Amino acid sequence: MILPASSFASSAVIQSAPLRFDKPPVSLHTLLLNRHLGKISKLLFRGEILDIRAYFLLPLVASAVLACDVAANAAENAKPNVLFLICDDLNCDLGSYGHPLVKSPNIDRLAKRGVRFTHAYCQYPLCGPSRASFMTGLYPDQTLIHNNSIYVRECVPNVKTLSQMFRNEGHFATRIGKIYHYGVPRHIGTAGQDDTINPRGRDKDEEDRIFSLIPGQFGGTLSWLAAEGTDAEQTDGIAAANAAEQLKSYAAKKQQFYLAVGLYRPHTPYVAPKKYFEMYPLDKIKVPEVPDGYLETLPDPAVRSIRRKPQNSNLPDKIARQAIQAYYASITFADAQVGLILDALDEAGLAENTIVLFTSDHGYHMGEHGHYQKTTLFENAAHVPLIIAGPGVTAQGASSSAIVEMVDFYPTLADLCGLTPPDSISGISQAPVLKDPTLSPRDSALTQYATGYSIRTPRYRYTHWGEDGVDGAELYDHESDPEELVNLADKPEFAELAEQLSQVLNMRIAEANRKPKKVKQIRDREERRVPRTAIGPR
Ligand SMILES: [Ca+2]
Repeated sequence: MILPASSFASSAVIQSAPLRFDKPPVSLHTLLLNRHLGKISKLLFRGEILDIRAYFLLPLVASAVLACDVAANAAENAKPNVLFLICDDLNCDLGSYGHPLVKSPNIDRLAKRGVRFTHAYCQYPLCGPSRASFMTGLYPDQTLIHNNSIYVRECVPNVKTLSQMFRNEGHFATRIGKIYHYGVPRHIGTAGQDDTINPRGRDKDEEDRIFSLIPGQFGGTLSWLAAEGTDAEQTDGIAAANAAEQLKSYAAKKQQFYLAVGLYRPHTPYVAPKKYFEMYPLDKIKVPEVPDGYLETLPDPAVRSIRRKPQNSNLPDKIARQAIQAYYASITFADAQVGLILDALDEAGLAENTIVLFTSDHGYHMGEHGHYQKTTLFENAAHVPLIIAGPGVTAQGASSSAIVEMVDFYPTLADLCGLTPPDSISGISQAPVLKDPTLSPRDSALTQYATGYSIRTPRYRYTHWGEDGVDGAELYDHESDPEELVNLADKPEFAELAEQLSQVLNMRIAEANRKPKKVKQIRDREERRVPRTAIGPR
């Protein structure tokens, strides 16, 4: 199978390495042969093949590989497709995650034919750093991206991204909506560093109707609109229709694909057709409460993280209920768009040979700890939904409490599709868990924000702020305190446990700072290179 030259131009995976139009496309046969020879050489050099006579077998192996070329080509065509679905700013307030109010029938039906992970965590609770991290399989201290509005290639120019791996292996790669960071709503409808499908709907055209706690500001401020009109007129409705068209076209062309669809909701402004608001009567909504004197139990940097936006603090009860209603409405609207895409996958006859991964870029607070939105090191901001379905997922309908990091997406998808990810990546494949959900390849998940780092183990969360915890620590026991409201870090009876977890955290931080193999890192760049006209402040 040869990649047509036109596919390079039209697939245009964002932030891939510069495209080489001057080189002929590489045959997958050649790639396959190189891969086999590369693996054998690697084994030899690692000493895993001890007999030097193995060297002389290389030409024979090469011939055998070439002799199997036709069969291999057929196998390439049979490799699974990938449908990567991601919502923006979605926490685990979903029916399948046990939320008592939120309706998410489509995400729930995906869970029934896949594995639902109950302990999946982002590496950084902010759009840009999180997205750069999982798309490269590197920790934020490796991508060097800790803020929004930085392109991946500014910091790690030669990194091989997830979508780039699939494209190099013969998948037709397409991006619809927000995959890497996008200013929302400012940059809805605009291109990033690529030119694929940039939907724009009436939510963008009707910004003057949106209520905001700070009039005129929508992205970083609580803001919402119960919109007139249909789902199909909204940006995400258009994205879902685009995705359905793409899937139809792949099926017609028998094209192997990697399709990434990034929905903008439930990110602020919470805009959804008003029927979704009507599903959540204000009197049914529960506003989270925090105990008196709560802030005094936290280190200062943790307090700053939940008091960063004064306009979002101490909301009057009515406003809090309206904000939560609008967030839930946006989730159910986004869920309906996920449903359209899943229906299209079924109708195109592609469901059986397509891996579907559904997730969000980080968690989200809706009043927990007295905070709204993201950028904290609490469970609310770190915890993401994750469902994986499709070929290779035999534990259908199961849930797994395996600890997962978003950097694991890269090697997991590679594993499920029989591809070899680059040596640079830091993630661990979770593919075995999709067959046996009792397995747990990791012991802890690492999340960082500002000067803080946090680990989540199956039972505890331990966080420290500043170099080696100089600015304070937090310890929470999820068995007795799932809301993380009782900080045990300074209690003498937990000193030994805190010390053990501190050692694990320090080890994890050191690993997350390891230089990725063969990846150039640019540290001495200016604070922001992306022109403000191209990418805004959020
Ligand atoms: Ca986000």
